[in-house]
Amino acid sequence: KATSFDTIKKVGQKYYVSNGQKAKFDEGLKFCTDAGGKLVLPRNEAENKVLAAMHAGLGSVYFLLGSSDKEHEGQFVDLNNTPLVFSNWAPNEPNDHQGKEDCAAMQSNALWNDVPCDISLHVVCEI
Ligand code: GN1
Ligand code: CA
Ligand code: CA
Repeated sequence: KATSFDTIKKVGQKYYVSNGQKAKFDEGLKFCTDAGGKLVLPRNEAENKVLAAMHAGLGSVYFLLGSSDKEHEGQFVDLNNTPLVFSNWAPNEPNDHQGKEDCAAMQSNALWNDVPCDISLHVVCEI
């Protein structure tokens, strides 16, 4: 199945792509995998900046990031279950607000926050 993307940014050897769609974490994972990529996760400051810049075009507040602490509360890992090396958490985040925030998201100011995994946020895939 072919998926078309209307927002594409090149970052190093990768592309960050989006079609402006929103989804819950598990749906976002599947969407990106089905499209032949994976849910985005910036690995350094440069990638983080490029991803944040995609907010302008989408006009959104949050992007899903490919990281969660579902397995071990407080330990955010990537999609291969490897603890994060780079992160860009906002002050006082991640805070597991109300004991139900296990998914990472990026705010429009490029800072990260943990949010409930069942809210729908914009999806960006890296391909
Ligand atoms: C937000 O909306 P509120 O204040 O209950 C945020 C949390 C943050 C918190 C910081 C869904 O919670 O993740 O930790 O602000 N929730 C959402 O004060 O964005
Ligand atoms: Ca958590
Ligand atoms: Ca939070």
